[in-house]
Amino acid sequence: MPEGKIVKALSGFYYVYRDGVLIQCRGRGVFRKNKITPLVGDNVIFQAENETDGYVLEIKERKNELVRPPIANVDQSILVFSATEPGFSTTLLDRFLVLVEFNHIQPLICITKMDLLNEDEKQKIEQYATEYKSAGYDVILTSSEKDVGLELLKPHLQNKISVFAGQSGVGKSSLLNALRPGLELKTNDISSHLGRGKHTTRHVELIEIGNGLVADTPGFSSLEFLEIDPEQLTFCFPDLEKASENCKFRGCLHVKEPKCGVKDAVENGILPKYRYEHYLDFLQEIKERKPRY
Ligand SMILES: Nc1nc2c(ncn2[C@@H]2O[C@H](COP(=O)(O)OP(=O)(O)O)[C@@H](O)[C@H]2O)c(=O)[nH]1
Ligand SMILES: [Mg+2]
Ligand SMILES: [Zn+2]
Repeated sequence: MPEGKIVKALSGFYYVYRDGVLIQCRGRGVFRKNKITPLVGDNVIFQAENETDGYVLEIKERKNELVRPPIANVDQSILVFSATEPGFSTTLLDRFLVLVEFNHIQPLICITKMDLLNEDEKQKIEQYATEYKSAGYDVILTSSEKDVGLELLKPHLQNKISVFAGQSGVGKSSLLNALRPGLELKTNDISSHLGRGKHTTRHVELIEIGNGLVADTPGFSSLEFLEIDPEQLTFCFPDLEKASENCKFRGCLHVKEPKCGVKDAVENGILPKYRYEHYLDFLQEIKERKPRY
């Protein structure tokens, strides 16, 4: 039986890709009985009925599984933030980074709409880029409008399943369109959609770009830290984690403990203050979270 990859799920059909061909498949009845839902990104064994239709017979073991968007085997999350409109927020970026780190998905930071900045604003964003790079992240500055940074982004897509995550309006669809001319994904250009510019991205689909597969989704539906325990938060900040090697006490949460490597690193200017402040805010949020039963 042939093996392929589900690249699209729509109205009960799974579209399985193999050797340049898309086969429209139904799930085998046994999936429903066992409450197994094939996901986009699944590697599957299928049976072709004819050249266009078939059945998914078996789902290969998953490396991971996102709930929203529902995608399996995600290698990388491309966190798309605009330099402006909406304005760049390190708070929101750090929130996304924590969630991605917690899910053990490789992040890549992409800052769009660089063409809209003046020199001062540009310098500010470049400064952030430098700081996030020294925290250990890849950062790419782009403009879909002016074709900036796209060639730098492409190699990162190769042989991976990437999920584009980010607020509505930051330019995710525009970026994909620019990366693959002819794609023509709808963008939130309100003027051309009679004001119905929102939620233009609906079903989950993987698109082939730069020798990789990419999902254009609205990203995380919830940005809450429901699963994260206070002790785990440091590990979602690789730069804090590194600095915490110098904490005197095991289990140091870097709040009021003495001889804290993280606080030292902030004082010595090794760690940006805002990263540490976001850590403290998130820690507080996690501690105040209502217990789950
Ligand atoms: N000037 C400029 N505008 C952009 C850029 N990327 C996206 N936009 C605009 O930002 C708006 C939202 O873009 P869209 O791709 O729909 O964002 P999405 O909601 O993240 O998919 C649209 O009006 C785009 O034309 C860019 O690089 N430069
Ligand atoms: Mg979009
Ligand atoms: Zn500490």
